[in-house]
Amino acid sequence: MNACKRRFPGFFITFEGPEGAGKTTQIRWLRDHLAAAGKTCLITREPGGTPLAERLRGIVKHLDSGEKLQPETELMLIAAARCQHVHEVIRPALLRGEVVLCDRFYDSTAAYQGAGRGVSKTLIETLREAAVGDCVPDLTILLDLPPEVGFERTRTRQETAGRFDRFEAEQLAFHTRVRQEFLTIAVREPERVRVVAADRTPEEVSAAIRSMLNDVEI
Ligand code: T5A
Repeated sequence: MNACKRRFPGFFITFEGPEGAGKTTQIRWLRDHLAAAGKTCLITREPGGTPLAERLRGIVKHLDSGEKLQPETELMLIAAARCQHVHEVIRPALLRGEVVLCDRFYDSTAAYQGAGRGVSKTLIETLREAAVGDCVPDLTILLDLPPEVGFERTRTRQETAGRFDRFEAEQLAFHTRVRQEFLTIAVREPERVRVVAADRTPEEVSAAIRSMLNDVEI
């Protein structure tokens, strides 16, 4: 299997998928696996990854002012966070030769703001180019599972927090469109995006990821 052509000394891997797919869990395990093989890894996430981007994440996930966040406003806040994140964190790490493991990236924008909220694809693409430039993932691991299964996994956390974030609060139809868009991207870009079935134990998912990476030169 060949990942996309390498653009930097480092290697850029993004994890995508519906809520509760296990991205955070698998990123940590993959970091441990790669570190044992001598790689220097950086774990980061979106929206977020810098102090400013983390503040924007807080607004996007929980708008406590009571006003309705317009879909285009949501998109632009996420794009602003991404621009900061790419320039301050991701690009420098790739230039240093590190493996960057990012929990969500621009495919989430196509899925959530595009398919989920119905924001114009042209606007999404324009902002993607402005924020990302040449910082395109070398490989994207799409952890796929039905949204109902992901909800069940994260329910305890939501009950403990006593509230849902703005995305968790969306209906099943929204999350079904999100999942479908991820799968559509994977079909469109098979060289970059690899689908891993996430509806099985964390150990099985991890083994599938490591096996899939066997012939990728990281
Ligand atoms: N967003 C983000 C956009 O709308 N547009 C964008 O452009 C971007 C970048 C981020 C939100 O922002 C939105 C999408 C998101 O809604 P978030 O809290 O980071 O918010 O949401 P998620 O990324 O979905 O994070 P989650 O924590 O909900 O899901 P993960 O990271 O996929 O799952 P994880 O590893 O935390 O696991 C969740 C629970 O399941 C268990 C874990 O122990 C944990 O309790 N678990 C499993 N249980 C059974 N079997 C397995 N295989 C399991 N793997 C993990």
